[in-house]
This record gives sequence, C-alpha cells and structure tokens, in this order.
Amino acid sequence: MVKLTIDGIQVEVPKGTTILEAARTLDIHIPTLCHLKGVNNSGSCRVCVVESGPRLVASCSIMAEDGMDIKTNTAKVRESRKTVVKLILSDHKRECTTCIRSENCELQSLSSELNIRDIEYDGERLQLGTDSLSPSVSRDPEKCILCGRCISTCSKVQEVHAIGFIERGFDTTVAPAYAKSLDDVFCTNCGQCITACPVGALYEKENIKDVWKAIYDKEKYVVVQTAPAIRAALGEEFGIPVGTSVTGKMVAALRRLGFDKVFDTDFTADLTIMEEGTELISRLTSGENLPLMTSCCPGWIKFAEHFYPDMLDNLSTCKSPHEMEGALIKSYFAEKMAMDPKKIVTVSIMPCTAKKFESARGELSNDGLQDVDLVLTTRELARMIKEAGIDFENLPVEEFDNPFGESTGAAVIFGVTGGVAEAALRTVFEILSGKELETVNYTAVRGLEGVKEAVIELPNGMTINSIVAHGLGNARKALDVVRNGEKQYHFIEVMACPGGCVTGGGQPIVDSEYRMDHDIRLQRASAIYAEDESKVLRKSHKNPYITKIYEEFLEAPNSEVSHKHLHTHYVK
Ligand code: HC1
Ligand code: SF4
Ligand code: SF4
Repeated sequence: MVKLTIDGIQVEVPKGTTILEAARTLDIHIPTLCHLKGVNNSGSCRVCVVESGPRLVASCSIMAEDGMDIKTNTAKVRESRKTVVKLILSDHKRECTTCIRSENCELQSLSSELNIRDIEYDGERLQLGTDSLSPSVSRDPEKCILCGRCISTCSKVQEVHAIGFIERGFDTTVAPAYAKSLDDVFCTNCGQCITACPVGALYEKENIKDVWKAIYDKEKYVVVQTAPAIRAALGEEFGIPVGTSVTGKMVAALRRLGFDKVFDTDFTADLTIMEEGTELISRLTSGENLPLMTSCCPGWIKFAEHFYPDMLDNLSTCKSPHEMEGALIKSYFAEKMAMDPKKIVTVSIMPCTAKKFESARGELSNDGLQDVDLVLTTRELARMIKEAGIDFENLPVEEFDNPFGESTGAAVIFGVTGGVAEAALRTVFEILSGKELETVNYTAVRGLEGVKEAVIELPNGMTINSIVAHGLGNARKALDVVRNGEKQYHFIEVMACPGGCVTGGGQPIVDSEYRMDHDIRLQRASAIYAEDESKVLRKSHKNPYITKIYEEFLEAPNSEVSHKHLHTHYVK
C-alpha cells in the first residue's frame, strides 16, 4: 500500500494505483480526455494534470507514491487544463449543433465543465476531407483530437492495426497508412474505434434516410427485425440505466415508426442453433472441417478472410441469424402473405456496424435479392425514435409479430460472448444424448476472460471441446493455438467485439468516466441473462415455431431447402 495526500486528505491505496484512481476513491473528480480504462492511458492530452510538488503531472498515467502531496484544484491546474482544451478546440471543426455526437461528446462536456467561453488561439485549421467509402465506418479527421483511443482499441484490443498516427507536427492525423480509406485496408468494420472515440471523428455510415424513404413508400412492405443485444442497451439512449432490458417498449416504438411487421432476430438465432448444431453433429461424425467455427459475426468473418484464409472451411456454412431471417421473410413469409418478395424491404436493427457491410455481401442473397436490405445500428434507431417525437419511456410493452416473434432463452444469449456456444451445447447435448439437460447454464463459457474453454462430457462417452473468444486480439490467440496444432477443438465461437454484441460498435456510446467505475459489458450481459432466465423455453429445439417452420417449409435441418435459404460459403 502507499500513503499520499490529495487536496489535503490522506489516502491509502494499493501500489500500482494511478493518482486519478486514488482521487476517485475520495470522490475527487479529475477530468480526462485521452484516457480510456484498460485501453489507453498514455497521458498524452494532459487534461488530467494535477500539481505534484512543483510539477504538473498527468494523473491518469502517473502512479501514486508514498508521501506525494497532490493538488487537483489550483489556479495553475485549472489554467493548464483550460489551455490544453482551448488548443484542441482551436483546431477542431466546431459544428456542435449538427454533430452526430452532440450531447454525447466528451470534448463538448469538458469545454462546458471548464467554463470555456472564448478560444484566443483560433487560427489555421487542418483541412481534410471525410472518408465515407466504408459501408460501416466513416471518419471526419477535422473532428479528431488525436487522443489515440481508437488506435489503441484497433491495435491493442482488436490487433487489427488498421489505423494509426500519420504525418508529423501540425499535420498529424489518425488514418490508415498512406491516408488510404478504411475501405481499402484490413479494417473489419467492427466499429470498436467508434465507441472508443470521445468526439464525432468516427461514426457509423448512416442509413436512416433510406429507412424513412422505404417506410413512406406506399409500394413497399417494410419489415424490421431486432438483434438480441438491442433490447439490452437501447434504453440507455433515453436515460434508462445501463443493464435494463427494454424489449416490449422497443417493439412498441418500431410499430409507431411505421414498420409493417416487427420481427425478432432471436427467432432465427434459435434456427441457427438447429442448423449449426446439426452441422456440428455431422462434422463430429465425419471428422471433417473440425473445429467448426461460428459464422454469425461479420467482423470476425472479415478478420478470418484477411488473417486466417487457410481456415475458412472451418467456418459454419450458416448465414448469420438476421440474414437467415431476411431470406425467410423474402421466401416463406412472402409466400404465406402471397406477396411479391421484390416489394419487401427487410431492415435489421443491429448493435453492429459490420452488419452494414455484411448485408451487402453477394454471398448473402437469393434469387437476385439481398436477404437484408438495410441495417441500422442501435444508435440510429434511437435517433429515429427521437426524430419521430416518440416518448420512449412511457411506451406500453408490446409483443413481436409472428411467425418470427417467438424465441427461447438460448436465442437471447447470442448477444453476449459465450452465448452461441452455450445455446448450441444446450441443444447438441440433448440431441446427442437423448436425455433432458439438467443444468441449463454453462457457466464455463460465460464471463469476460478473453479465451474460455469448456469440455462437455456426453452420456455416451463422447466429449466436445469448445473454445470461446471475444475481441479479435483474443481470437488471434485462440486461432494460433488451433493453427499450430497445439490443441484439438471441436467447436469455436468467436465474436469480434469484446463482450460480444452487447458492446458492439453500433451500441450506445458510454463516456469514459462512467466506464472507469462500471463494466458495461457485464451490466448489459446481466440484462441478457435475466431475459434468458425469465423465459419458459430455454433451448432452441423446444421453440414451437421452429418445429412449425421445418414442417411447413424447411423440411429438416441442413436439408436442401435449408441450404438454399440459410447457408452460404465464404471462399479465399
Ligand atoms: Fe449479434 Fe447475431 S447475436 S451476431 O452478435 O448471431 O449484431 O445481438 O443479431 O445475426 O441473433 C449482432 C447481436 C445478432 C445475428 C443473432
Ligand atoms: Fe479497427 Fe474495427 Fe475500427 Fe476497423 S472498425 S479501424 S478494425 S477498430
Ligand atoms: Fe458485430 Fe457482434 Fe461481431 Fe461485434 S461481435 S462485429 S457487434 S456481430
């Protein structure tokens, strides 16, 4: 332990605690900007300076030491912080009223907190165009404040290294090498850089106008579906605490926006388990293309295409659940409604920016029609709800439409790391053993450890070795073990985003100060697990609408009809 004084108060903290963290134990607030807990602690922006004896030090990166006498609120400290923020603002495209991050911008709130009213250093600004070629992530370098939070996320957490600092001095900017577009480099479209960015320099490619246009087009029948993770986070955009599930209100809001049907991606998550579970069983039997790797995360698929092309045959041939649902809406549902599928517009609300890229892929179409036409992030949906003047908090609770509205607890946990593996194991165990599973919760694949292993012993003596990785840096670790033949696995789940889709790149952006004391991955996951526990049915093969769709249309898992609509193949 070390003992120090902060603003005249004695405090004792464990060795290795930063001055910033020590101050927080005393409820002393020190502003930060480049700091992002667990990701970026370079101390480069110098907003968090405090006085330590005669020196000003960056409290986010300097460790507390015995005998330190820290002052966080002197004239010198305040002036220094103000100067730093004014210099940043002097080279910042200040269009706060129209900025996508207005009211959720750490620079805007910092400037207000520090009572900045004039910027005496106003002068030349770096003039750089926006990069909006990527189908998922757009960049506006004129709003970038060079904090490096996105770079650390992309290089240290995701280990993709798609972006970095380029040029020198006044010309320094954050971009892919040689100032290429994000669309021209190995970016996986995961959008984790967006949720790390404190300002409006990185944001999703917006598709809101396209969705409004479809809704108002009388010739179109617009069907929406929502991913498992949306319900666990959408409320945050309306001031509802992190970790609150808002499923029924979300459905009500979508109806009021004018969608013709409101379906749940959870239904096809159950269907994915039937298809992928059957695929796993047949690979276990034949011994071919093992381990089976999940294929529902488009960020992960693109990562595998770039960095592990030799392992693409290990991917499940299942389309991701929302793509399956899109395909079924334009076939099974269109047939039921006696409707021309060309008139149907399928919209997916996803916690994910990579889903925008995915929906345009040629591999995810049927008879010349894309399975999913438009993808909106959770944030874009919230903007539409606000734009429409809907009072979200006071909405009634409504139910999804059928035939794609019923789901089991196994489907909802897809939204969190380990969920796909857990859902698959619940079903595969029962099918292979012919026995009722007593303990439904597979805790070995839950939680935030980067790479999780679970060995499932079946009553017939068979064993399934599974591994779960979340965050692409962890995926690299898991895949290298497999590639080098160090260990044999049967099943691998990978989700590109740390924590899984609950903390996807399209989810509400939570500021760095809140994230110092709360792990939003765990908070949102708890909403997902609570929803699973609350369901009567918690195993995908028990969903009666799944049985029905096989009887009426798909015949059997992995049948020819299933393959036509629900499966695809990614090639090198
Ligand atoms: Fe996901 Fe999935 S769980 S990929 O993480 O398999 O986006 O939520 O919709 O499709 O179901 C995302 C979430 C989502 C798909 C499902
Ligand atoms: Fe890196 Fe993901 Fe951002 Fe692409 S979207 S630059 S891979 S963090
Ligand atoms: Fe998208 Fe989920 Fe994959 Fe993240 S983990 S890229 S949110 S599908």
